[in-house]
Amino acid sequence: MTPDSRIYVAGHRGLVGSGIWRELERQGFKRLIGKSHGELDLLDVSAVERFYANEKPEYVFMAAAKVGGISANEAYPAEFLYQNLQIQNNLIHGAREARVIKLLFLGSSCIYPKLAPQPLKEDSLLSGPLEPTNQWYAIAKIAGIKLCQAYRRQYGCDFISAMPTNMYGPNDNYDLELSHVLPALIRKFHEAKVAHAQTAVCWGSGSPLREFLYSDDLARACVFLMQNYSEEQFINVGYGSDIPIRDLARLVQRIVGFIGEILWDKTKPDGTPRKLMDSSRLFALGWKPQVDLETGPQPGGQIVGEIARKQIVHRTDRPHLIVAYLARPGEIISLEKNLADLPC
Ligand code: GFB
Repeated sequence: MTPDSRIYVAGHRGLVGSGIWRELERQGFKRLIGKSHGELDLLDVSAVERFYANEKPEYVFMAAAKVGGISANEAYPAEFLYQNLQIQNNLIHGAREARVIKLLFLGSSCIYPKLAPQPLKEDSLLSGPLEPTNQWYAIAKIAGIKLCQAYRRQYGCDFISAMPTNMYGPNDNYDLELSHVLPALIRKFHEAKVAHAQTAVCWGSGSPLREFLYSDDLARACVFLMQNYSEEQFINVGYGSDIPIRDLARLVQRIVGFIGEILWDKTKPDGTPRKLMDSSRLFALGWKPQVDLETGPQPGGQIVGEIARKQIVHRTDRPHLIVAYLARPGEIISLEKNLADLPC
């Protein structure tokens, strides 16, 4: 990529895509292309073909997907399977037709079998049954990996795939039913604190382990891979260590300053017991994460701490809005989420 390359970031307003967009801007890439859902419906094959013909992107970062936490995955299996297959088929096939120079497809750590050996190595793919809660999403993402590999083998397309672990950062989803665990805990504890509640309810047993990667770190990895990696083999992108959900809950509780009791709702699913990535393949290429969940080497690493100290998640006087202020390296940003606009 050169500073004048035409670079399309699909999903540029989301958690992952907005991070990639910021990183590309930071590195001086000037001709970035982003389309809102209203401007381009990625489910519409003709619209995607027209987009490619008109905009002629040379590089494509595929951060557009139907995503959500454990509950959303269970509640909307049809959308998670159909929409993700459709989006990636349209973008990957369209990229070949439009002679895109290089494309990066993003998957997820849930592609691996539920009980695969830990840490998860790339060659564990398709070695056992999937975790039932997110099998629909996983099947779509596995199909995306295979499609990139097939287009590379048959047509020589330089399409690569990266599998990120659980992500957090600016532009996350704070809807309590649909979100991933970290934004859900931040919001739950903050609201419990503000309401002087005695208890806050978390889901499952608290015993599963999860690995968390800050979105700016993933963004650096994506740009790095686009510039330095051209293999058929997809590649893991993780932080390198994980934390039990129970400890994560205590961490967020402590930082937010909620002094009540945590109750565990065991009617809610635990999901996979553990999914720590083995990211040694990527680390060996020279990329390393920079942002730590709690303390971190940079101010952005203190995302959870900043949230607590600045009381940064709160409801406005407009009940449909939640305002989330999230730290990122060197600054605090604020963003408004209209709950009615969230996925599903
Ligand atoms: O982040 P999460 O929704 O998804 O849940 P997965 C992680 C763990 O946190 C589960 C527990 O064990 C949840 O039961 N948990 C505790 C909570 N309290 C809460 C809460 O209030 N909200 C939520 N959401 N969880 C996702 C997949 O799996 O991982 C996606 O479903 C994707 O497809 C993503 O792959 C990376 O980590 O279990």
